[in-house]
Amino acid sequence: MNYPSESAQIREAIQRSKSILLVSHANPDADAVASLLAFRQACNGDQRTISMALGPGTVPENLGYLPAIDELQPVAAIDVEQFDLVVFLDSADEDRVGPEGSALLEAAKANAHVINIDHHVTNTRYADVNLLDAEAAATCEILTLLLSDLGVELSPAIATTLMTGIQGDTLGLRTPSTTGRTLEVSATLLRAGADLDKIVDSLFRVRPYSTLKLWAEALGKTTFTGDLIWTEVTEDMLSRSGADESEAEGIVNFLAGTEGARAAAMLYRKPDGWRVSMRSLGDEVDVSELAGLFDGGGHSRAAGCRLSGDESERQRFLDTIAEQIRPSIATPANQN
Ligand SMILES: [Mn+2]
Repeated sequence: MNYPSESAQIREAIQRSKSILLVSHANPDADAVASLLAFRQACNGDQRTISMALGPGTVPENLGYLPAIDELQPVAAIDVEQFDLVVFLDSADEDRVGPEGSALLEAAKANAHVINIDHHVTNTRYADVNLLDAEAAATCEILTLLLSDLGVELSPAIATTLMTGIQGDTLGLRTPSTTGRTLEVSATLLRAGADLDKIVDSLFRVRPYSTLKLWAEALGKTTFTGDLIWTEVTEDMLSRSGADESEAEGIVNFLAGTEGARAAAMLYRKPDGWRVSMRSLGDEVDVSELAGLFDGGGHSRAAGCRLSGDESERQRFLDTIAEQIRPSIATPANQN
C-alpha cells in the first residue's frame, strides 16, 4: 500500500457515495484535466453518477486526445447539492478553483464528504480526507499510486491519461520535482499501455500557428526589471494572433531559461489587473515566497498570484520582485 490510511478512507467514501463530483482548478493545465479524467475512468462501469468540473479558464486544446474530455463542465454550472462526495484534485486551496471556489467548498462540506488529493506544498488541508504528497511531481503521480492501492486495473486509456498529467507537470520529466518514484510510476504507466508518443507530440511538439504568432509578439515585448525577466499577454495580442490564453502557458518556462535572469514572470492582462505566473530556474529564488507577497502561492520554482489595479500596481509588483531577487551578497566590483 502506498497510502494505507488515506486509500482506505477514500475507498470507503467512494463505496458509500451515490453521486461523485470531481473538481479541479481554474486555468486548468494537463495535470488538472488528466486528474479528473483518470479518476472518472477509474470509476467507469460504476453505477454512481460522476460529474467533472473545472474552475474558469480554457481547457488546453492540445489535450483533445484524452477520452471523455468533452464531459468537463464549468464549476459555475454545477449544483453541488446533488452530490454526496466531492473530490478536489490538484487544488492547493479553494481559491485555486476560482471565484466560486469557497462557496463550492462550503456547500460541499454542508452536504457531502470532501476529499482533497494534491501535491502542492502550500495545500491548506481543507477537506475531510486529505491525501497530500508534496514529494509527488504531479497529482497524477499520486493517483497512479492510489489506484494501485484501490486495486483498479490500469487500462491503456487510464495509463495515457495519468501519464499526460505527469508529463505536463514535469515538462517531460525534466523538472527538479521529478524523482525516482516519478520515473517508476511512469514506467508502470508505459507498461500498462500509455501512448507516450501521442502525449509528447501533443504536449511539446505540435502547436497551432496562432501560438507561434502569440509567442512572437510576447517574446518581442520581453524585458528585464532588475534580474526579473518578464512579458505580458493582452486581449489585443490574443485577438491579433487568434490564440487563446492557454497558448501562452509555456512562455514563462522559456523565459526562465534566459541567462542572467533569476526569475521569470508572465503577466496576463485582465479587466481588473493581471494574473501572474512565475518561474525560477535555480534553488536561489523561491517563487512561491514571492507570489506569497501578493497573496499567491505554488511551488518553489513555479508559482502565481493576481494583481488588481492599474499600471502603478504592476510597477510596484515588478520593483518588489526585482528587489527581492537581488543577490544578497553584492559581487565586489573591480577586485581583480
Ligand atoms: Mn499538478
